[in-house]
Amino acid sequence: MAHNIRPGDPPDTQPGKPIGRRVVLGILGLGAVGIVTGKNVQNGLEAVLAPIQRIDPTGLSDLLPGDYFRIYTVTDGYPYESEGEYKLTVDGLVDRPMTLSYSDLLALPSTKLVDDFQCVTGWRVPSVHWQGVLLSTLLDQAGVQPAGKALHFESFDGVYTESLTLAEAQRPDVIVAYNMLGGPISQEHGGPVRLYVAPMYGYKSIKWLSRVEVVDRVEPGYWETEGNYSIEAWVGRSNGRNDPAT
Ligand SMILES: Nc1nc2c(c(=O)[nH]1)N[C@H]1C(S)=C(S)[C@@H](COP(=O)(O)O)O[C@H]1N2
Ligand SMILES: [Mo]
Repeated sequence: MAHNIRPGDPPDTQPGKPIGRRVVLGILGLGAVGIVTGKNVQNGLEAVLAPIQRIDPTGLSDLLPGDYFRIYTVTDGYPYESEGEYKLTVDGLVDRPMTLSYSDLLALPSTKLVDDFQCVTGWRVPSVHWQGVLLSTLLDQAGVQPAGKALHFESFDGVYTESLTLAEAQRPDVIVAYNMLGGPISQEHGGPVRLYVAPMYGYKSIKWLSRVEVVDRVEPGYWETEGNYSIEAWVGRSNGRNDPAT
């Protein structure tokens, strides 16, 4: 099915193949070629990629320049809920369905994480600070039933969805986040509450999180159906990548 790029989509959210080297070359342009003076121009590809690899501690070589967030939305804007009106529903195959307010979340034990944020289209922000509640804490409180094997996440933008297996969701680096970059999550970054799945590409970290539903099997999320992104989104080990361990 053809994907319609919506008005809110930044140009590099177009789904499909991971960004190719030719695109990287185009983005870097002549400025980067200037960095590699002395190298054989016929070796242009390696020569231009070399400086990127040198500044990239993980050895990934297809990164877009600039370690800043691109703000993504698949609707024509950023939905808004104040901290006072925000509600998170945890339901589905659980013994105790719950609705939590923002202050309910803040009252629970909090976890801090510092990790890179990496979008599958090629940009990465190093060492982002996050704070929130372990998703596993909420799942324990709700009581996942034996038939519950996966999670289906919804956003109050009304369109974006995501998924995790139950085992992924119970990891200690998966949080329902209310702080990011040293303060409350801004509206455009998905505040007041978004998911943060540290070991996976950014598309798993659903913004404006409104519902966590326990289901009996993985239901592919928005980009997994609209953009053919991998359902398992491990950074460096999905979406056609199999990077050497670092
Ligand atoms: N609701 C919603 N969540 C979303 C997205 C989106 O478009 N809508 N984009 C995803 C993708 S592909 C990435 S890389 C990150 C981007 O987060 P940012 O907009 O805070 O930079 O959000 C993810 N979560
Ligand atoms: Mo992304």
